Amino acid sequence: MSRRVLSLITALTLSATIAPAALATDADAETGVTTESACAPGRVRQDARSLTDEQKHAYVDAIHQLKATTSPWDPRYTWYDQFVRWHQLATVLYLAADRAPIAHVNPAFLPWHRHLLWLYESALCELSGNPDIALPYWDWTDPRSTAATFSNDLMGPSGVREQTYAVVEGPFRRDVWQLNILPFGEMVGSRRPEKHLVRGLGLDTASDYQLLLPTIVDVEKTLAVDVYDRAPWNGNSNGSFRNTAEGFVIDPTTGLVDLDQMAMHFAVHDWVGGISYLTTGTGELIKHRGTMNTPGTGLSVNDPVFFMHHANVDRLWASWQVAHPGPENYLPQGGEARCPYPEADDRGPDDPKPNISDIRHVLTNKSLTGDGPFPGTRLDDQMYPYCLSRYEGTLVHANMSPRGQLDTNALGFSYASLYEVPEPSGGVSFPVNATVQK
Ligand SMILES: [Cu+2]
Repeated sequence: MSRRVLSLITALTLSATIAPAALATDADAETGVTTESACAPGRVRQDARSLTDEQKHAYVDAIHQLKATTSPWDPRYTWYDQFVRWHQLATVLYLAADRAPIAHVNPAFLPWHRHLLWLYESALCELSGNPDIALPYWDWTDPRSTAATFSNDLMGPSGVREQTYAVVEGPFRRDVWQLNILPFGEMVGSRRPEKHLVRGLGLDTASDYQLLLPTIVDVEKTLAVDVYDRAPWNGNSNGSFRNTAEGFVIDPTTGLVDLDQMAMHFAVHDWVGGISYLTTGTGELIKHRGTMNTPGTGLSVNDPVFFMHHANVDRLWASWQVAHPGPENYLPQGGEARCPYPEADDRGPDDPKPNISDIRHVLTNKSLTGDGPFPGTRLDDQMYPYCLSRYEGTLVHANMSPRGQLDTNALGFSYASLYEVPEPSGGVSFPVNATVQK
């Protein structure tokens, strides 16, 4: 029985609402690319383990500022929570409504998240007044990077077993970091989560497979997949760099996705959040998942380590792009300049309330086997919710097609180092995942 589905998936207001960053976005006529981020162009995103103490403090302080400031885009949310909300909308709405995958399980997975990170980075620079902030990345293949990421001067440690894995130390401990955007109703296979961070690094007592971080071998096998994506443009895409990096494992006997395993990007979400059994007050045994491992809710963004994880996912893509540059290597090609979904979706923190009680049914029948390409995922499509007209003329609207996200230098950043793309070995081996087992 497959229990594993997608991990895909108040505020103290210290200052008045701040005007959206760089309202004038000078789009380059030729590429459509704008570099009007509040961060300095030419910035270099560094490995967590290479940051100076000063850089760590600046990064952590800026995140707290973001959490204490009202979103310039919507007064109902803090600026930090705005990012949680966008990701939640992009994840939950398609599960609830009759629409296609938006931010996950489709070719736009990588450009959609690159844009989210770019907006987040710009917000940190703007709010802190420090244009030199660049997102640090957590290279999960390197134990030194993992140690630096979960140190007390960056993201803080794992949760404490005696307190059901609440994070009680570090800059995002329970008494200073509150989760405001919570799931609609019950989470799948879990209980309604706490309003603080829950982490069980590598904790897998209730998992169907061993939770391990991807290794450099996994990374190399992923980079060896030399086609960006292919039909049916979803979780079943076999021989797709995007699908492999996202972390779906194709069962070689059926040629279809094996929902009992997760690798790469998804496995990292699972590893950070962890999963264990918890006995409730009534003596019921339930599964308890950490914040980063909250299937189908889109709420992993509540843990700030989300951004350091996704910076490394983005770095993986940037590494692949060295060998496969330019728009011709993004698939599918084509697209149309219109926003695929309407304005009215964001009706507030508690609405809509999709019924996701049988998420596996939904995934099986729609997102994983429904044939793409879906709206908002082709090279020149507009990505939701960035394309909503309320964001016109702002950074959110900038570069909102996959094409606009392809050139990191044009977007103003690069990575201190990239993974090396291995020589083609004549044939791609699947499943990619060398380390994660059932
Ligand atoms: Cu995501």
